[in-house]
Amino acid sequence: MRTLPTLAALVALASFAVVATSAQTLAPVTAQVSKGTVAVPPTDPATLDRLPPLPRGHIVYVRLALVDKVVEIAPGIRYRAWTFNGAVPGPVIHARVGDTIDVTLTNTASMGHSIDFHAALAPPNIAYQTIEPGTTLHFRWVATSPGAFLYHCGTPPVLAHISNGMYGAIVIDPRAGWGRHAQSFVFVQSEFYPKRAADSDEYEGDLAKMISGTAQVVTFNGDAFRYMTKPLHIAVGRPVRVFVIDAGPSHFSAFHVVGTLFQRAYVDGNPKNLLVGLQTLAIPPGGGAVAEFTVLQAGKYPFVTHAFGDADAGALGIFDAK
Ligand SMILES: [Cu+2]
Repeated sequence: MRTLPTLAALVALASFAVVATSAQTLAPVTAQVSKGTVAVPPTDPATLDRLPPLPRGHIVYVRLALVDKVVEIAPGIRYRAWTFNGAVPGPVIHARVGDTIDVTLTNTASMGHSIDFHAALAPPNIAYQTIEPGTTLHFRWVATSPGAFLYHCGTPPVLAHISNGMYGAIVIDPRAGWGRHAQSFVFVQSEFYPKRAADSDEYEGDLAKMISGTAQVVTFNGDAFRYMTKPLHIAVGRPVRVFVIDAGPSHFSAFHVVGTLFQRAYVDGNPKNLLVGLQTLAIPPGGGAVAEFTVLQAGKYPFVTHAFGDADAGALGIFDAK
């Protein structure tokens, strides 16, 4: 009797073929470190929930400055953050499958940092190396897989570098786009472990709290309850697409929109990872998802992490549907 390959084996073979084909066509990633820094404009925190327009060409130039900056992470909590471009999270990056991502990382901060793109195929010791203050790193990589991905500083202790604000979202569109037209929003969930600095009324990261995971502040896009005070407007009957990334460093997101269901969701933002009819999306630290929903009636629809200790610590906002 002939032995037929199992479905799982066929799927595994097919997946391998896809990766192998992409990998064979990719040039090796090389990186150059040079002395000196380059000027990079700061990121406006008001842009962090929006998907920026796709660049015209197929090389996406990403300029990121490593900057020490005091930012407000909750009302009255001014936090000594380590940032990309002076914002927490760093800027939203938007590209499509097949694009080359040309990265310039310039260190104007007071210590060594790095960048790790979860969307990239690259040797970490080359592309994600730590660069010292006063130096600049350049490398390129090619986007092979669509999705909602995290980027972050990977310099040890990574727990501290992420806790202190070094992360952001990179959205890679499928070649054919996302399908139906929708209002789009980007949310990066993350948690903070502040303690009062000894020398001022500012706050800084508390490593002991980071290790134990006892976060005082949890946010969407770096500022607790920011979308409670400034709700996001959506339109009744019009699809909404959310790109949600969980930067952690340690807490999972249980992303949920009260009063609706996700008609569809893609694990890690890849349309082939389709889920339907979801109440709550499980997103691990270092993971992402795309979810789509449509509300049928005007009203106020809270969005939360359904891990309510974290919602009460600030990961709570409002969609105002009209
Ligand atoms: Cu860092």
